[in-house]
Amino acid sequence: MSSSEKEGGGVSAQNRGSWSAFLKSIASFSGDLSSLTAPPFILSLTSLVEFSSYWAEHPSIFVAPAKENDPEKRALLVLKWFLSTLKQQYASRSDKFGNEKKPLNPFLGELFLGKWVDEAGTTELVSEQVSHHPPVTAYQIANKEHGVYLQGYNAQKASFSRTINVKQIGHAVYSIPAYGETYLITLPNLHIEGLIFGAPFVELNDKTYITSNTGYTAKIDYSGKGWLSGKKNSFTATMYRTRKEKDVLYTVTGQWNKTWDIYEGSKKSNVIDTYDAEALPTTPLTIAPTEQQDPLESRRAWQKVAEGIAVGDMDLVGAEKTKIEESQRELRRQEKSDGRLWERRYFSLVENDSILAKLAPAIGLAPEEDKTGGVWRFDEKKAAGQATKTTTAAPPTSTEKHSELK
Ligand code: HC3
Repeated sequence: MSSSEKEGGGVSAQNRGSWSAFLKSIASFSGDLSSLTAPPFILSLTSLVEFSSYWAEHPSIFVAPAKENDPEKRALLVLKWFLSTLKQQYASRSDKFGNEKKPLNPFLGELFLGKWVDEAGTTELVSEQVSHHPPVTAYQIANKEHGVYLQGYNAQKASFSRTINVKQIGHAVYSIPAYGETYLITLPNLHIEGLIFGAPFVELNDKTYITSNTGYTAKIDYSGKGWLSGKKNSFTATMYRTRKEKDVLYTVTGQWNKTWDIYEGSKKSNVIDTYDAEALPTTPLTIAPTEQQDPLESRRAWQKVAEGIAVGDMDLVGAEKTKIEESQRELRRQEKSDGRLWERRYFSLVENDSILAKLAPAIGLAPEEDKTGGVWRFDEKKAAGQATKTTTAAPPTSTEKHSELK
């Protein structure tokens, strides 16, 4: 990759041909993003299974609701945490590399495990690819000291109309068991901007909701720059008592990658808090050194592919990807002949999920189970089995020995 590409200055002369061929190829694209073939210079070294970590890069904001006694203020703090994750989720990669690259497609069973250790204590991440066709990633993030849990799963469906449009399927569930509190969170649809200039980045569309069993709902409306007016990455969120949308308790508005203000009610005069997304440093995730990772852990499994991409050796990339694909095919063949399915390590499918049954109707969420292979939930029993395996197999690695994600 040329230095101008690294800095987001568009496609270099050398890559212009492959970029325009890519633009032509996507005009008729729809379906799984995993089947999108992008030119080598826009390939990321990171697998999509890692993206679950964007939910908790500010652990203190993630756990803050647990310290608040008032349910209304707690709901506002959950909204604040959700909004604080948007910059990490949707802008951190283009901020860092100048463009949004194509992530590696996780294989079935791929894992990404890590923890954040900071003033919020220890916050643990488990992310697992629970389905390959369609691609679905499930995750749980837990801070046991503060009693805060997030779990969810997501898939994406893409279509092309002027640009790549991505519909997110799935949802997240934030819970604080001490208060018996659960929040159902929907995921924003997005599209890719800047394709024509060879510097793709994400813009969010439409609206999402956060609704709680304590009777509060937040609606977040996303809008972008547009042709004539507006600022990039803009949003307005309102929080109200569920089904009482007109009686706004709080309004939050601004740019999710920059600054935003929280107001009491709907009047812009009553600012009660301001958030600066650029000012607050993230806590780095610690993960085990590659050689100590399980063979299914993402960084270990993709190590050689990532090395090939980093040096532009596409023969190595192709050969190493084929090895992963072949071993996956062999596993599927064995499972078929034994009449069994791949056993997910941390998640299980559930029927008649009580969270969705209770909370989804208030925000009109249709779970689209056919597009995610069902409803995936963190399975405590399975996870406990995994923990026993790691403690008996190897001594726990200390944080100092861990390498950082960033
Ligand atoms: C669309 C996307 C892959 C999916 C990414 C998701 C939706 C994954 C779940 C995370 O929680 C949030 C998230 C953030 C960004 C989304 C990615 C942005 C771009 C990527 C496409 C597959 C890449 C398109 C390729 C190219 C070359 C046009 O950038």
